Amino acid sequence: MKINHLLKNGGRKPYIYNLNFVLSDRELESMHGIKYVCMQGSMDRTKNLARKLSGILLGLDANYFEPVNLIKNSRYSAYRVKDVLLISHGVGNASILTLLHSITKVMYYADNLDVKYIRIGTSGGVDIEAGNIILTDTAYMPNLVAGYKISILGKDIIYPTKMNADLNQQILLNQPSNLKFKIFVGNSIAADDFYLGQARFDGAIKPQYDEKMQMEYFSKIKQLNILNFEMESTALASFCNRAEIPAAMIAVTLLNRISDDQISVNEETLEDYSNRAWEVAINYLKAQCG
Ligand code: R2B
Ligand code: URA
Repeated sequence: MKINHLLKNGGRKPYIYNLNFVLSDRELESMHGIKYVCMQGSMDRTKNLARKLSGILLGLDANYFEPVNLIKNSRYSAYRVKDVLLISHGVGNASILTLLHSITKVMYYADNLDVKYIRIGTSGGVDIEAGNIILTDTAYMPNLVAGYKISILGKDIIYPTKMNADLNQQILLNQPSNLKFKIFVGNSIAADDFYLGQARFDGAIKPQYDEKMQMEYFSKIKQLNILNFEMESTALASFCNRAEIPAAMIAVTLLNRISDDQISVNEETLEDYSNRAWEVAINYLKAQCG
C-alpha cells in the first residue's frame, strides 16, 4: 500500500465518518495485523461469512457465538476473523469507493501496509452459464473503455483498472481440482445500474434499444473477453491501482445474460451459487492463514 500523503504523526488522528470509526489506540489495536480485506455487498452475507470463516480458521462452532460488528453505524458492517477483515460495501461504485477510502485509512493507521483486497460477489454472465466463477482481469466501463472515469475539479480523468494478476494466479493455484463449477479469468463491466446499464428490458423505464441492439452490444462485449456484468469492479481496481494495494474480484454468475434478464433460480440455488464465490475465496484464505 502506498498512500503516504497521510502523515502518521501529523497530530490529531482523523475520525472516519462513514464507518463511525475513531482512530484511537484501542480501536486501531482491533484492526492491527489484518492482511486480507474481503468485501461483499450485503451486510447479512458479511456476517454469515464471518461465522463460516471462524469455523474454518479458528475451529469455532457457529452455534455458540455471535460475530461482533466492528462498525457502529448502519452504513457498512465489518467482522474480523484472524487476519481477515470481512466488510460490506453496499451496491455500486459510489458505495464501494467511499468504503475503500475509509477502510484504507483505517488499514494505514493500523500499520497494515501489506494488505490485499478481495471483492466476493455476484454478477450476470455474458455467454457463461449460471453458477460459474469469474476472476476479473480488467474492469471496463459500460462504454467498453477499460478504465474508470472520475470527475475531479470539473475534469474527467480515466484511471487504469487492471486487477492484480499475481493475486488472481494465487487464488487459482489454491483451488482443488474437483470444484463442481468452472473458474474463468476474463474482463468485467461495472455498470451504473442493474437495469438499463446492463442492457435489460425489465427495468421500470422503457429502454431505447431493442433485442437486436442488445445482441450487438453483447457481441462487442464478447470480443473484448468481457464475461460478466456487475457494479463495483472499476472503482475497486482503479482505487487499488492508485493505492498500490493488490486487488481481486471473485464473482459468481447468477444467470446467462444472452438468454435471460430475470434471475429466476430458487432461493436454495441462489444461495448455492453465492456460496461458490465464498468457496473460492476460502480455499485461498485457508492456504494463507489456515
Ligand atoms: C452485483 O449484484 C449487485 C446488484 O444486485 C451489485 O452490487 C453487484 O455488483
Ligand atoms: N449482479 C449484477 O450486477 N447483475 C446481474 O445480472 C446479477 C448480479
